[in-house]
Amino acid sequence: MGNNASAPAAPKVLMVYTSHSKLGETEEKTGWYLPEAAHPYHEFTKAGYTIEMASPKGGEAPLDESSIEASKEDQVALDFAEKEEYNKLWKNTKPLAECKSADYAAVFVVGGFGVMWDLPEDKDMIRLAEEIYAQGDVVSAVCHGPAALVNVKGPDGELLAKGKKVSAFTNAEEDAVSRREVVPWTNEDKYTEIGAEFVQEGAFQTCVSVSERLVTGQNPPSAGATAEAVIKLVNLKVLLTKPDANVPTLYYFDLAGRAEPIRLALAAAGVPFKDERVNGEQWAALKASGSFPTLGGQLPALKHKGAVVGQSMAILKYAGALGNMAGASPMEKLKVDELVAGIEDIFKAFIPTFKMQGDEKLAARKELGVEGGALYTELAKYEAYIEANGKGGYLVGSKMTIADCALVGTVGLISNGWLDGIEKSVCKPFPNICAVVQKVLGEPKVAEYYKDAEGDNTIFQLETFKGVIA
Ligand SMILES: N[C@@H](CCC(=O)N[C@@H](CS)C(=O)NCC(=O)O)C(=O)O
Repeated sequence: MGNNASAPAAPKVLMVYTSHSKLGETEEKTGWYLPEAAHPYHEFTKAGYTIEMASPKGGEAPLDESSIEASKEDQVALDFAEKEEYNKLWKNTKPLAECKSADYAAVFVVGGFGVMWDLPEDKDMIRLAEEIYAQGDVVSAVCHGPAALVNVKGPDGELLAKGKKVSAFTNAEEDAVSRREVVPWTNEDKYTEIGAEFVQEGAFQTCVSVSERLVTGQNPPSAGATAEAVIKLVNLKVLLTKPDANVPTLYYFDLAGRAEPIRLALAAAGVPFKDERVNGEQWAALKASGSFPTLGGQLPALKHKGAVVGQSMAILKYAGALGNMAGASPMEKLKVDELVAGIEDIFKAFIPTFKMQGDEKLAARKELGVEGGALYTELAKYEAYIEANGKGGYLVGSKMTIADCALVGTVGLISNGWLDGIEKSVCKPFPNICAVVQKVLGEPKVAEYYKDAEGDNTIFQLETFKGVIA
């Protein structure tokens, strides 16, 4: 799929190291901490990214010798220290002053005690982090690396970390290695003081915080996971901004929700599409980045031919046009659109229950599905419509249309158990609806599409669904 000739350049990450090698007032040496560069480097290159390495002074970034000793069981780290293909990179870092923010999709600050004495006050470090964040890209750091970001401001002029979640080497971890009195200040104290939400796990447990496009990790074991979180955000941004690949890309959460009828229609029509499922953090970051310009600013959204368009029903109709499933004549199209629009009334029946909690919610949902309840009433309308019109086994005409997809996708959503409190048997009183569902699920392309569906309630599972209507 797609055309490699127009593929955009791989995202570039700027890995920043300390240039400082003296451990405070002690006679000990320090520098950057081996696995905190080795593992992120490994993750970024595995993801196909290119890397540039920089430090305040340029040239060789001082490696904390003790971190080699501490990594003797860690081959990725040892290779990064010993093999020339890697160590030539950190022995020849570029001076930060020569780096241009526009070149990078992310900046990642490697930890190590040395960071505490140079990067927090480094003007170029601050400039690059501020510009990279402001251009909609990712700012990240691990362990003592986040110290480099304490003076960085967001586009609103406030400190970037204020009000955001941050993880970094904790006070308990400083104590565990007897460094609390050696460092000029601790990350936990400073971030708490500037109004960040300092998020931590127990000492030396993995912990990563993603807060909009600020990604921070607690300690050496968190280094790889921090890079993975950066990659997720960068990939999403790349997907949104890369030139049209001529394949419709559907963005939605990892749920059936308002997207399942669209997925079903594209799958049934055999139209290739990309099914991008975003999580809550990614969606917050996308919204904040301003790179998601739909009318309603919500999901689902479809990107195709350079445009990003929202509203599930509109996207479903577009899928119908692409897949020749919108109705065969103007009158059929009108009927199809009427049935598609009616789905909103099914949503209206259960959406108020999202605001409810506990028993109140369960009772309200149960009520929806019994005779006279709002959901029952809306389903009964489709039941009667099929009784009067659905002679071909489908809602309109003799061929599957997006009206069938809208109904089947929505029936799947309300009866697959995701909406706790709504009985899985909610559609059983409606044999005509069940027959349409059976017919649609029997379509070879639909059966193929759902055959490997996995995940408990998160996606529309064929077997579960068949059980529901059986
Ligand atoms: N009328 C819109 C409603 C879309 C909508 O409610 N989207 C929800 C998820 S189903 C959403 O994006 N929520 C997150 C947000 O508003 O930021 C449609 O049919 O697409």
